[in-house]
Amino acid sequence: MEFPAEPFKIKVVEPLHMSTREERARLIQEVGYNVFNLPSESILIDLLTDSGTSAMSDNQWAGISMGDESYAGSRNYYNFERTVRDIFGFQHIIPTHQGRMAENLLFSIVLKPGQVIPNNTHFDTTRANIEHKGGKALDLIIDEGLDPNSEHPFKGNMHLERLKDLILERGKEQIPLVMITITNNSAGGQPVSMDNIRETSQLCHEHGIPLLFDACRFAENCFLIKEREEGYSDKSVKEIAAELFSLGQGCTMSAKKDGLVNIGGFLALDSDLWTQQATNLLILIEGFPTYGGLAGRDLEAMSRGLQEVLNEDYLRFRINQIRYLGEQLISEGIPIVKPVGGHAVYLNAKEFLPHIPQEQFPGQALTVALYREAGIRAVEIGSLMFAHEDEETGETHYPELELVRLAVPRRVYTSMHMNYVAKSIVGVYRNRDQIKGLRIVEEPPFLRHFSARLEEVP
Ligand code: P61
Repeated sequence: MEFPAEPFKIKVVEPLHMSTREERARLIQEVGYNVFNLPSESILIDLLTDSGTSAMSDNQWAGISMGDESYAGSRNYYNFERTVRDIFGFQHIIPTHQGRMAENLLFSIVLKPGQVIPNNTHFDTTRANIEHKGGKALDLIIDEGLDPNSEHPFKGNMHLERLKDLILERGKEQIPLVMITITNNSAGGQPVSMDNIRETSQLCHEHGIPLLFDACRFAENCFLIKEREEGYSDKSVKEIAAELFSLGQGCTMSAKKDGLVNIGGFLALDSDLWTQQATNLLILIEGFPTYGGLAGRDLEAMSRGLQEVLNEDYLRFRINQIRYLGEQLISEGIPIVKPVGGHAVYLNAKEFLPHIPQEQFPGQALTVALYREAGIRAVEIGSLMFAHEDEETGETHYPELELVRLAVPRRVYTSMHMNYVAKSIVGVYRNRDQIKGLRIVEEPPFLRHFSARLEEVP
């Protein structure tokens, strides 16, 4: 196993707050067994998300002090535009304050009620934005992508036959665009191969349907292509990204991931018409086109972050740090999604806690145990997030996978922190039969995982 040494020195530190098991046990009960309700200061290692949690570099902080806060035509916008064009290659770049606003703009202009948007797997904000406009969000991932034990190197790939069938059945009129999410966050942070993207692109092209990317974690996906796909080991990640984006007509981006910033995003498009429509809407709900809901300084940090994320020493460390954590768990027999993906390790809660049935939220129960025993905050990606009632039969549909995601913030934690996380999980695993299931006592009408309150089933 490669021991990943951090390719950076630490110049500013943020103290972590220590707590006792008793304090955490009391607190988690008080907040209804939902880690979203915990104050961050009660957490030792926060692996809730890799989104907006990156440490910025000295170069980015220097950029922050170069903010041009002019209402229109800020120099930081032009720097940002130049960077995005250089890496992504699309014609028009519309800044937004984060990824879901790019999704909202896109689907507001392209989608009519009843239309379908296929994706390898939609992220929840993408799905919610599509459904909010009356569209249908379809997940067409390959079968291996749903098997936590499959070692397929590109488990994020699109299922081409199913996509083809869908296009033949619904036609271009019912499918305004096809999306590919790189890497595929909702199904384990797994990469998509260039080959699969090229074939998807050809299929879309034959039928006159645009292909767009959800590019949040594009650099991690491109690094994994370099590592795993034949013919790419000698190419730079930047060259791989250029090839990948040349196969589509635009992207949505949450720069809170591979933009290495705490806030920011964009919509990039080749289409003049879509850009004009999206820009009109942007002005109404987000801001003027040269700032798009951000300060000039944020655009500068994003421009610099997007350049830094392509540094291959950084990417090698990043991918190996996640793998290092994953491999420690595998060597202890802990069930995780394999192979380890780009930004997170996903525990397989169904296998971790076989004594807890799905209706008692094994993923959430494991999330609670990790916090209580070790002060680690993870996130459930299972029944609490996705189980839903069938509108016609009233029956509850449970998701296939019951996962707990340990998402690692970029440049924030050291490999020693990863050792602590691995050791703590092994400890929880040894005492797993003491972990209790949960039931909901209060839930909101949608996106319930954020605010539901639960209690332990005795
Ligand atoms: C995350 F529980 N991801 O993974 P925004 N596409 C993709 C994402 O991963 C993504 C967005 C679009 C988050 C944050 C998060 O219910 C949740 O900049 C592939 O957050 O708007 C975000 O980008 C949206 C976690 C968001 C959640 C919503 O942790």
